[in-house]
Amino acid sequence: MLFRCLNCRGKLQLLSQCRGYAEGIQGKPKLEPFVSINNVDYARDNYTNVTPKILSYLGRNLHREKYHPISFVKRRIENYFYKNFIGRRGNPMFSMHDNLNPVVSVESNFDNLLIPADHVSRQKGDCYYINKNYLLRAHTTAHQFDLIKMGLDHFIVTGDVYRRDEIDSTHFPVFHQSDAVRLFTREQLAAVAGHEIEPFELNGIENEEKQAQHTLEASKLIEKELKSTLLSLIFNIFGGEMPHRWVDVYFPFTHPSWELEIEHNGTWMEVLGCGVMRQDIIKRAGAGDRICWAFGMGLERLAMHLYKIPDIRLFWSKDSGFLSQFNVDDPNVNITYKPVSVYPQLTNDLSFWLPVDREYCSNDFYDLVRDIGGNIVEQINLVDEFRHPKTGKVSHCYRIVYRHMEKTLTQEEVNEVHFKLRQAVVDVLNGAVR
Ligand code: FA5
Ligand code: MG
Repeated sequence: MLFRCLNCRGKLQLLSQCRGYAEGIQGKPKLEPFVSINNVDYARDNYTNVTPKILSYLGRNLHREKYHPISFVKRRIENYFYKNFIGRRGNPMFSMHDNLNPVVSVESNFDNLLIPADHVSRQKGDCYYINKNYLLRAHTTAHQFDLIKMGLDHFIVTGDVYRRDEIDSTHFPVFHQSDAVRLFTREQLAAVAGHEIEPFELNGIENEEKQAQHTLEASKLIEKELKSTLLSLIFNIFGGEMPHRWVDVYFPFTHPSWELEIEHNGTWMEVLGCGVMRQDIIKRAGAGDRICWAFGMGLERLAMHLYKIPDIRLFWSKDSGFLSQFNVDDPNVNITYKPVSVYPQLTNDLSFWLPVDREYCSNDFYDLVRDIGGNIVEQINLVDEFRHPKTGKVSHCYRIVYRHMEKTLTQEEVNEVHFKLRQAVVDVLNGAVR
């Protein structure tokens, strides 16, 4: 992790490069006691794991850039809803929200969505916490409860989301999602069904097809309406039907729940999650007399398929070779990305003994590699794990693939990064390089 040495009052830098630390004059450097985001200071605590590298993505707002594939996909989604969901007075039914603060409370991201206290998705290893009360939103679903509580019943939220995830061509720690919510009154449900229909039942039981509070008929109708809306949206974005499949899944905030997968480069790629929203959430948000569907989709994955963009890192490129290909006013124009050229990969391995005096997970190493290597890191794989039979110490060997998106990397450039990385494993993670 990069840090600012309080003793030196220096710039953000690696521990190994801090003069005060290296000379041993000032003792161990301390971290700033606050993380400052958009002029708000958040007190650090033992949850803080957000890194300066990750914070540097805040404010890039690719989804609001005029000429960018991510904003094109966002506009295709919004236009679909503007065109196909029109109120009685000719007004658009769905309101659009793409400028909500990515810093959210733990209640918004988890508690309000009934995500249990011990759920894996809350772990420090999976999220970027600012402190124990705030984090960078891990999904745009974090805003659903508050917006329903404000009285909205048809809305779409688009924004940047942050996860400590693996590194490969379809995963990146910062990506974009569009979440939608549609609440139905009794009248709206009847209008969709074509006849009166009872949404709720007392003393019902939950099964695979419905929640306890819902009638089977209402749950099935919402499922049908949700799935047909989504398929119609996806076919509209891609300009026609395409191979797809629905997969039954579990989300704490919806039941039943599904993911939609589309065929991408010969394999199935998941593009969205959705379901019938938990009635307890809607009730707590003050709209318990409605029944509701919700979905959340990843914009990068859709854009990769749509424009044949081979690697998720390209979206962050500031290179005109990439951006100029999307310099069109109409987001519906067909564009096929032409690789500027493909530059060779360079691979280096790094093995080290894990620290014994603190918790460690591979995501800690991935963050360190991101901090130091930035976007020239294409992929990291844990290729070997070894436990010493006598000492019980564990070592990990990671294979790091480096590739620049816009130029050929030299072995010297990679060696320099790799050297800094070895140093940081010792200084920051307290690992012992083998
Ligand atoms: C969610 O985030 C749920 N909040 C979606 C949801 C909303 C379900 C409302 C029900 C109701 P999931 O973790 O599966 O679900 O992510 C949703 C989509 O985001 C994925 O299908 C994928 O398209 C995209 N996605 C997830 N992780 C990454 C990543 N690391 N990089 C790029 N895209 C990602
Ligand atoms: Mg998923």
